[in-house]
Amino acid sequence: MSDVLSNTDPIAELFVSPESAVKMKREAADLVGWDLTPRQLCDLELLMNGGFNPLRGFLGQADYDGVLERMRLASGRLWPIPVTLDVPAAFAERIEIGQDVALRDPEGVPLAILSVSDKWTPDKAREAAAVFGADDRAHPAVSYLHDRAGEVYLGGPVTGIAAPTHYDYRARRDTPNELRALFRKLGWRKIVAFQTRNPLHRAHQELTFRAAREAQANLLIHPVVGLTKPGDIDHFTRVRCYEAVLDKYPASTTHLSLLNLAMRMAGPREAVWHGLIRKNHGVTHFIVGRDHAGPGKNSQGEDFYGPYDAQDLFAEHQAEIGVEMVPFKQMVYVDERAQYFPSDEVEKGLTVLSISGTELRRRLREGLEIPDWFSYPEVVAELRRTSPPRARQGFTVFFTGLSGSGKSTIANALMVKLMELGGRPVTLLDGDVVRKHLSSELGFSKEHRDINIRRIGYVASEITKNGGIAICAPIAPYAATRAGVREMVEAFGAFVEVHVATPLEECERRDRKGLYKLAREGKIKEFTGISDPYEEPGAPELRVETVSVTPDDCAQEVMLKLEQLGLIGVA
Ligand code: PPS
Repeated sequence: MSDVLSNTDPIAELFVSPESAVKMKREAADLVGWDLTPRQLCDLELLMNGGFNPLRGFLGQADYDGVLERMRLASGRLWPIPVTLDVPAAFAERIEIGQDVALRDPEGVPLAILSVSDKWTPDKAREAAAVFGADDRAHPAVSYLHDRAGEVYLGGPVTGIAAPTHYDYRARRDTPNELRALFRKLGWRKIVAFQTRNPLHRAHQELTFRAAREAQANLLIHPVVGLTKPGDIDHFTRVRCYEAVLDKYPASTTHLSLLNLAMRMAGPREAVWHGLIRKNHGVTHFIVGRDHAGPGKNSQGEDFYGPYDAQDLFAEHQAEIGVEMVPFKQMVYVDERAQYFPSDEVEKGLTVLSISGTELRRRLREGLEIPDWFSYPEVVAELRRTSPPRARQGFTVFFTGLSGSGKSTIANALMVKLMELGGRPVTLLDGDVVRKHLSSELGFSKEHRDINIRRIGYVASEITKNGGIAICAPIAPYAATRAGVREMVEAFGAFVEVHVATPLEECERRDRKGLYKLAREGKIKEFTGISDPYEEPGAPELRVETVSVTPDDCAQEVMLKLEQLGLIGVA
């Protein structure tokens, strides 16, 4: 069924003419508006610019069912991934079939109009099983589907007003038609595309160039800069790395273009999707590797997909996709030859060297050597800039404990010790101080305490992100709220929870501020430990005991913990 276009003809976009766009933009102000999520924004861009051809909008229910059950649209065309517009039930209630909805970017600028033809509540467990192979939240897209996506899907054709604005790497972003035009202009008739969400090292350069040479084709390095797997290296760093590697290919053989795709990590189905998207971008060949777009391990600790499932599914459909698969060869470095070879071509008895992704991250974290045979010095330098060793990254020390347990005293001592060490700015977010400067309007209800702690968490995460040390010392009585702060901070650096485990009787005996007495007399309501709960941390990084240990010694215990975690010391 290759009624697919040739590789050089222009592809259909969903944009209206510039004159109509001006008019529609004005009219959009009177429509119900939907602010697109980051994923929907990526999807809309590729819908509008033809990257998702033959889709003409967000899937309706018949197409959705076909995609789930048969990997096909209702028309019979191959399409493996549901591209749906999920919204909360409360928003969906305001929408009638036939209504137009303005789809807006995060600043509220209308980018497109959706003419709603379908509205339904999907069975998410069914979608997860059909598309991702298992309804298991260890899969990032399944967790997204259940925990972040809205309950209701809106489907229908999309009319494009404007492409989303990008301020970064504009010259490196090409629409399908821009790439097609470029290939036409350069006279490139065969093009091998390489999809990636990771930095490229020498082995990748070798394998991509070898793939292009074998296919007698030019090469398109086509990395994803939309949404990739959570925890991946940010695209700013990656693009700087790609630019460094680009210089290693012979002149005029290779083009680098950034693809604003929101990946789903759907393994085999994703590989087919990637092929269709690349076909739309004018390529003729596509490299599919071992465990292509793999999501990692499931909740049983096993791989979601077999290592060659993606290659098998792609091979089965490649005529229909209209792109020839180039199976990815595992490249290894042979020490005696000082060269890379496909692993199946290495003579017996030779020394094969390799560094896994995990080992690379360890070496970066610990500031250890990364050899030249593995990567290019420019790439390593970029990675080191973004991932300095732990002893130079930001982190947060989060003290929690009852009022009067000694949190502030220990936190102050710790701050001074860290300042004595130098190298990173230190900020103390003490409970009382925060309540004075950030949370002066809040009381001590559960709701208010949670708001207070989340504010502290946000500030600490920003400090951590920017390479500083945040020391927090609130009571933070609720475990779930502390877990939320941990998650916020761990996106950027280490979170070290320290439970100041002074027993209630001791805090009350000390009663440094006289508050326990007032609480016992009922003059202070909702007092932690007396008339309000304190949930002890189950597994803090450190628990300190203050009855027989001085605050100075407790601070020293924290310093030793930080040293043990690699957060302080020689960088
Ligand atoms: S929380 O629960 O984390 O938001 O509390 P926090 O911001 O750390 O504020 C605790 C300080 O406020 C004083 N205070 C009270 N504490 C607990 N319960 C009640 N009802 C209360 N009312 C006032 C008290 O001085 C706490 O300071 P510390 O330094 O913990 O003793």
